[in-house]
Amino acid sequence: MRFLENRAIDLGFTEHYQREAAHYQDLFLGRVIAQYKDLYKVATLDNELMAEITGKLRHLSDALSDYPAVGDFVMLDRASDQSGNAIIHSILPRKSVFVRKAAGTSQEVQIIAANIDTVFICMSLNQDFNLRRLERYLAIAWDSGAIPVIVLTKADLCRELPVRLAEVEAIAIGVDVVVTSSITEDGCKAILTYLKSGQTVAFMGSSGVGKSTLINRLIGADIIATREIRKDDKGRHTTTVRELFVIPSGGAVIDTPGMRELGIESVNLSKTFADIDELAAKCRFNDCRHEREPGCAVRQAIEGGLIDEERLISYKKLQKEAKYEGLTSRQIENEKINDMFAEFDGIKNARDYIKSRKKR
Ligand SMILES: Nc1nc2c(ncn2[C@@H]2O[C@H](COP(=O)(O)OP(=O)(O)OP(=O)(O)O)[C@@H](O)[C@H]2O)c(=O)[nH]1
Ligand SMILES: [Mg+2]
Repeated sequence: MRFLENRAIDLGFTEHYQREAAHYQDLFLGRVIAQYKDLYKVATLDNELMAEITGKLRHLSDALSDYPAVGDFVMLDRASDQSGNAIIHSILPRKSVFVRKAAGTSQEVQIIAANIDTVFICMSLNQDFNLRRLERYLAIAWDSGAIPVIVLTKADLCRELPVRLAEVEAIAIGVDVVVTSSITEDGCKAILTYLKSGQTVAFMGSSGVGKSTLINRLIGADIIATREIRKDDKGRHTTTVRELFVIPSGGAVIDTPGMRELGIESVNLSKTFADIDELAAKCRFNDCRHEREPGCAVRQAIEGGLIDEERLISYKKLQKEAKYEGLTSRQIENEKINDMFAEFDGIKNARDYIKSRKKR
């Protein structure tokens, strides 16, 4: 019984979800631990089984995000798959969800992981090191409803750790930063504090940063495939499916495939760029674009070396991306033109202005 209790807690079958599940007669609570196209591996209290969704759920599902994803709590028609795949009848409401724009679409979002408490944004201390990409991950992580933690991996390869750490801490507003190495003995200690029984942590980051290696260390066995990175420090996309694992010391983790691109989907950027927003509130003009405007507090901070110009550029780029999200190419075109003529308040005024100049 003790084992079942621990397993239930580690899988996240908290009282909240057990109460939710009690509303469904003759159905069994499960958690999606892996996804293979239309098939799902689901963990129940005392079993793991393969499952698929009902025709009705498929019929009701308009968007990708309506389908079960790794981390989802679902209601199944059976507790074992001895007599064939189980059927998923419902997905219980999600407490958090990490999404990104689905590749090749302008509208759809893809769920990377559901019901997570913490997002480990993994970045390795080699050529993969990229502060702008970190800002993008932070923006999406804050929006997911989970707590972001920055995990700098491969510390054993880095000769200027204090410099790198200072650069990351300068942009990690209100976010913990931990340093790990899967090579050294206590290299993983720092992340254990975030892995508590009943909590779920999702590992995100580019291919090759060492996500699967870290998880193998936490599990205490090489159960997940890992592969050497290329000469340019880029990964070889070894992990191809998202999978949830229970950690012997308590808690659950989700390993994810390295992300090639990370399109953002109308995220709220204010948490990630709180330092710039705070300064912008002090600008003389409240519609200051932080370019040549007099009394611009952001410009002053950049000239004073308090914030990096690159960070402002990155903020503006992400703002634009979030603004253009879901627009047709024609609409994006119009937006871009309006942006170009923003100081004239739109192209029509600009044309009138040019005409009036010509008349002089
Ligand atoms: N030097 C060093 N190498 C590491 C460390 N962690 C992982 N590696 C190596 O980095 C390579 C990639 O590791 P993976 O764990 O496969 O990386 P991943 O993030 O899971 O990559 P994808 O599955 O492709 O997304 C492997 O050869 C690991 O042995 C570390 O802390 N230090
Ligand atoms: Mg991997």
